[in-house]
Amino acid sequence: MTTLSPDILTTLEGQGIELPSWAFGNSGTRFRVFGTPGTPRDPYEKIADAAQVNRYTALAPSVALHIPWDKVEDYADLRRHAESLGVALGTVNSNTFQDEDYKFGALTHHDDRIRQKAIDHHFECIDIMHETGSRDLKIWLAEGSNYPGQNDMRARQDRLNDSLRQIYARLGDEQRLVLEYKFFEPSFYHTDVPDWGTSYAQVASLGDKAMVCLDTGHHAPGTNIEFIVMQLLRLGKLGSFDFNSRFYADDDLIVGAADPFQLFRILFEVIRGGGLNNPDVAFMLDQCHNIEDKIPGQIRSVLNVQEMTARALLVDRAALDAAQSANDVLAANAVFMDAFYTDVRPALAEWRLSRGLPADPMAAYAASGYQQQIAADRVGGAQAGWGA
Ligand code: LRH
Ligand code: MN
Ligand code: MN
Repeated sequence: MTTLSPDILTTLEGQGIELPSWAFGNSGTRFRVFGTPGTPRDPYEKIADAAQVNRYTALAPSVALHIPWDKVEDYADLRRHAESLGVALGTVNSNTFQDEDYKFGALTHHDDRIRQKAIDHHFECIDIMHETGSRDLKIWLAEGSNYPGQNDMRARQDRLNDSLRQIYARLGDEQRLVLEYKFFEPSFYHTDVPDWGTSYAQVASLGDKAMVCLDTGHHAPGTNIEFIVMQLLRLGKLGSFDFNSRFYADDDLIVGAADPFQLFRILFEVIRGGGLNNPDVAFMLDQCHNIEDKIPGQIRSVLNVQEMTARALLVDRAALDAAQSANDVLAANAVFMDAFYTDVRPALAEWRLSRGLPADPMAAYAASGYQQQIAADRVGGAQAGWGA
């Protein structure tokens, strides 16, 4: 059995992956949203479910909120609820993609009234962050156009910058803004923040508290995402990850499911660039579980990240450096692949046991009866879903 060194285990112990509250609600495609028995009916129940993931893995110490999906009367109370279950409230995500007013733009809109409304929504998110104790405001914008000539792309960039400056100016000293990019959808011709370069240009003009968020599902097929990770770390502007998997577009499947090797390559660059267990780089999931149970889906996800992190930590960096310096292409590649092909699962299971955790968190959760309990308890009332 492969053993993991004390150094590697200490590094793994410091790993924390934030869960998205919306992963626990129902979701689907534009064709159908399937309900799941036991789906949370409100943000309190979403957080209770997220706490289960942490309970069996010790890998998920915080939960991200999406506003207004997670709107509550009293955020301090929600925070107490989370803390009583052993988790913290994390990133607050703004939402300017479901309001009729934002059909033609929000932070980029040419109508000052609508643009101000979108800015005010972000001010509200910052107020919430003060109550929840959150550090990061995550902004993803659905804005753009569908047809060439539809919009003045340049003017929209200028208005976006002005809007972001106003939002940035509202941040507290300990708070940050992370700007997420996505190459297309829902806009199909142009998107106002389509790539890391645009996000970088926008946040670089704001200041040190503004960073880029990299969602792994938001790139064109074949994109070398680990190169982008390397570059953003090199520039000191990688603020956070939204992890998920894609086969085709923004599929939001379980991280590491579609392409574990890509996840390994990304995590290798994170380690290489000093981004692992670095408080400046937040690890988050951004996933939806349309057909599988949501809590085990999230447990599988954080375990996938842990497993590929362990493999990436196994890369023999000295041997890799030597092979690279000697231009020994095949030896360098072999060092890399040896680590990737190492099965670390038995060693991780043994280590979990030594820390009082279940060797197999998926099995322990299945045996706990929680899934059956919530299915029985949460009948009646509307299930929370994407948009509720
Ligand atoms: C957009 C996105 C963004 C949203 C989330 C629900 O595709 O990745 O992060 O907030 O999905
Ligand atoms: Mn995302
Ligand atoms: Mn997405």
